[in-house]
Amino acid sequence: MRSPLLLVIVAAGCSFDPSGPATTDDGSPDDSAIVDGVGADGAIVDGAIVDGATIDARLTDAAVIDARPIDAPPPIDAPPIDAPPPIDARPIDAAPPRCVGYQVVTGAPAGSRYRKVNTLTTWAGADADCTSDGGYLVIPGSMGEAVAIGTFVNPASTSPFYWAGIEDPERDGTWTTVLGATQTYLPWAPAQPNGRLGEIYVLVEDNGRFWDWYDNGAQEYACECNP
Ligand SMILES: [Ca+2]
Ligand SMILES: [Ca+2]
Ligand SMILES: [Ca+2]
Repeated sequence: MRSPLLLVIVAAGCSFDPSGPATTDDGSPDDSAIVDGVGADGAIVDGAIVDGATIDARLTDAAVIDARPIDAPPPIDAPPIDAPPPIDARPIDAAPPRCVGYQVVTGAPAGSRYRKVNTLTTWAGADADCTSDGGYLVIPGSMGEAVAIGTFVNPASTSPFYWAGIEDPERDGTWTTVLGATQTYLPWAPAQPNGRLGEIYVLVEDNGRFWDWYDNGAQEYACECNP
């Protein structure tokens, strides 16, 4: 008996008339046309060959499965093409250098740098200027520093004083620095502090003595910075 597979192949590959089988002169079905047609295709007529072809095709499929895909991705451990820059690259927004334009002052603490401004300025204006570049209005912590900065600023003899970053806005007698610390070094000049209205800032005489003073009298000043 002819297998269903063979019949399908014959129907698809030959000039087989689907309206019905050819007939012989005596009217009986003539399979020879089909056999001949199939015979023209030797690979089909021989079932063993068909089976062999099928096996071969199956082997071909197996070979495809085993083969590495043409567009296979690179090995996992391959370095990425667009690798990021090294971690130690300098950040774009790195902090700028500190205390630029400040200098060492003889007699003042070695850990501080200073810059002076010989323009008469209010305490608030001086404070804002000093903080604008990372410094602060000078905080004399010793007589040595207070005098050294007096010499450094060298204020005009018409007003031989300079502003310090020390204040008592609450007028409670506790003086604090612009850095938030309580100021304990307070070498007041004679009769100071006398607490007149508005005298909430420290003004330093060029001999190092402190005065409580108000902010309607512009003075010279120095900024301090710790690199
Ligand atoms: Ca200081
Ligand atoms: Ca206070
Ligand atoms: Ca005073």
